[in-house]
Amino acid sequence: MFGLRKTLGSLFKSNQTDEAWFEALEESLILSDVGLPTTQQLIIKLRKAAKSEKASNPEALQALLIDEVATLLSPLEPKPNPLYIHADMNVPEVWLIIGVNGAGKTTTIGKLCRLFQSQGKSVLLAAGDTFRAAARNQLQEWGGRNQVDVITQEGGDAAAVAHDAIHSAISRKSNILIIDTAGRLATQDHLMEELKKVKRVIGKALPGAPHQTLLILDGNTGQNGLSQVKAFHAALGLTGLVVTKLDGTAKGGVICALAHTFQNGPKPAVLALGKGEGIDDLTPFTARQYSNELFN
Ligand SMILES: Nc1nc2c(ncn2[C@@H]2O[C@H](COP(=O)(O)OP(=O)(O)O)[C@@H](O)[C@H]2O)c(=O)[nH]1
Ligand SMILES: [Mg+2]
Repeated sequence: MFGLRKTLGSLFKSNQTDEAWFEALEESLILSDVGLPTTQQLIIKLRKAAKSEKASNPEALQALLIDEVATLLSPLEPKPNPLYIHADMNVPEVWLIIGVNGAGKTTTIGKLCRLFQSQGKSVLLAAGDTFRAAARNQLQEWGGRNQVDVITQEGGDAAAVAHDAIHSAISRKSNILIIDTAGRLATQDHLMEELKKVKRVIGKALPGAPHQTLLILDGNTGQNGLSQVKAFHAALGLTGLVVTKLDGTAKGGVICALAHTFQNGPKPAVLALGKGEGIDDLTPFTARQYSNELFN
């Protein structure tokens, strides 16, 4: 699945682990978006573990590396995962979906909608991407596939749509409201201000909301993804991430870099991984499984 696997496959099949082997490992981790500081820390730990466990064959080191990365990623794993636990079903749970253009926001909303419905929850969608008519239509298509209603407005702004949608969700007694937004870069100040306003309006319409502020991150954006998460988190206080497009050429290491960057202090959890364009192509994130997939 991941690009990393191809490079590492031969490393873990070689018959010795000398200095050149460690260097080759270091290089493939860096090439897989794990990032330099994270890679160096992993390599140091791996060398230590190899020494203390007296492990030298590639399979033993592979197992140690999988353990190490699982430990590194573990703080990003939500326990429990809010995809499956919904605290209070008497008021709508509001999920605000944000991120750059083309990251997979609208697609992920379609997948989330399906997942929540499969848990017997009633879902309402809100077309907060008011910049393009095509964006509204795209969300309506996902609504149609899931047979759920989509709250839209002609010419309204995102805050107005969100406000309207919350009142609809309350009066319909919907369990979950998912609000789509237009893509933006964290460097576009006025657009970030708009998102802050959307968040404020949501909180006024329903105290405690949004319950989730999710950044959708394209798994192919590499080290740039790291800056995206930092900037969106600083501006909006993310509760979680969904990392998409991990079915393609993504190298997948960016999640390791995230874990390293956020090792101290509050951090968004990785709720799920997008692994395709289809409605069911969403997998909950667990550290151990992800580490296994990276190195197996
Ligand atoms: N391969 C793959 N494609 C995805 C995934 N998620 C979204 N896409 C595709 O990425 C493109 C942009 O997705 P979209 O949801 O419109 O992004 P948005 O601009 O953030 O709303 C579309 O062609 C989607 O089908 C994924 O997990 N894997
Ligand atoms: Mg969209």
